[in-house]
Amino acid sequence: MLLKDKKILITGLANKYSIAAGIASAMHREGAELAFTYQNERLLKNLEPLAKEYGSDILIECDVASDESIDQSFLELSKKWAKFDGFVHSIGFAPSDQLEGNFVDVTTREGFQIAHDISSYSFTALAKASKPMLNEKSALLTLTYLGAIQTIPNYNVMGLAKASLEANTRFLAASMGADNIRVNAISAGPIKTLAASGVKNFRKMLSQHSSRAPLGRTVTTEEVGNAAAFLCSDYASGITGEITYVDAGFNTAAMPLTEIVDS
Ligand code: NAD
Ligand code: 0WE
Repeated sequence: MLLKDKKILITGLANKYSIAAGIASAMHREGAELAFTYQNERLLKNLEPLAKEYGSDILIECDVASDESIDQSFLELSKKWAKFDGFVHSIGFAPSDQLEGNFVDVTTREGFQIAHDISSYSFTALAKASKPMLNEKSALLTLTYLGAIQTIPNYNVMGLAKASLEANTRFLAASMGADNIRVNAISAGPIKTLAASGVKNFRKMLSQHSSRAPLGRTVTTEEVGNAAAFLCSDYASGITGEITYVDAGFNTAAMPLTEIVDS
């Protein structure tokens, strides 16, 4: 039981395919008490039965585009939990017109601003708003992608936003270390979630991934969940400001073995 007696808030659970669902499942198995936020009323219907599975009845609306919504959600949470032990930030968004076509041609000031606001600033905003309620030895976790450090076709301005999110992880770790709060990120391999479902040629990306990755496959939300449970547990007490890859090794291999070595 990695997370016995830990209270953890999970954001970004849209449906059973969400990375946040794999994380919730692993954290529940490891004994954590969970609370959830949802972006809007429409997503509450999906969340309700899942939260029940994970033993939780704390469901709070939080649209990270609004400071008022963020403040209101922690006020509401404080009625259930005076203090808690960390949160998972599993939120990313850019307008869909930013994620298809040539980067320099499609990127706009507004698209850039929204991507960075929702995908990176929101992590700082949640840390800021929750700080008075966080116990010692709390852990904060976010989800990033390889597009932060290498180009990926069509990922475009989301790559810039993820680069910002990764720097955000390091600066939050430095800022909150004195309070014994750790801040980390998981860089997950591509997974067919709601956020990926609208992406052109996503299937091709999954098969590219499998052929280059040392493990010869993609990863599951359960595998991301297991790493998340570890990083938020006291077993990871010496780890902060770190980006942990859960990608079947894809980022470590420049060329697929099978293309070069005769069999
Ligand atoms: P998902 O669609 O299941 O989750 C994305 C979540 O972001 C949704 O729950 C949505 O409600 C939430 N969200 C968007 N705008 C919001 C706002 N204004 N306020 C509150 N919530 C908002 O998709 P996912 O793939 O599970 O994405 C979760 C995280 O994982 C994202 O940060 C994504 O960038 C990251 N990630 C995904 C993959 C992948 O291939 N699926 C790989 C690496 C990293
Ligand atoms: O971070 C992500 C998802 C990012 C995302 C996806 C969407 C689609 C729907 C952000 N905003 C939106 N906005 C929408 O309107 N991933 C890592 C998954 C992903 O998205 C891609 C990928 C991969 C991988 C987009 C283009 C290319 C590759």
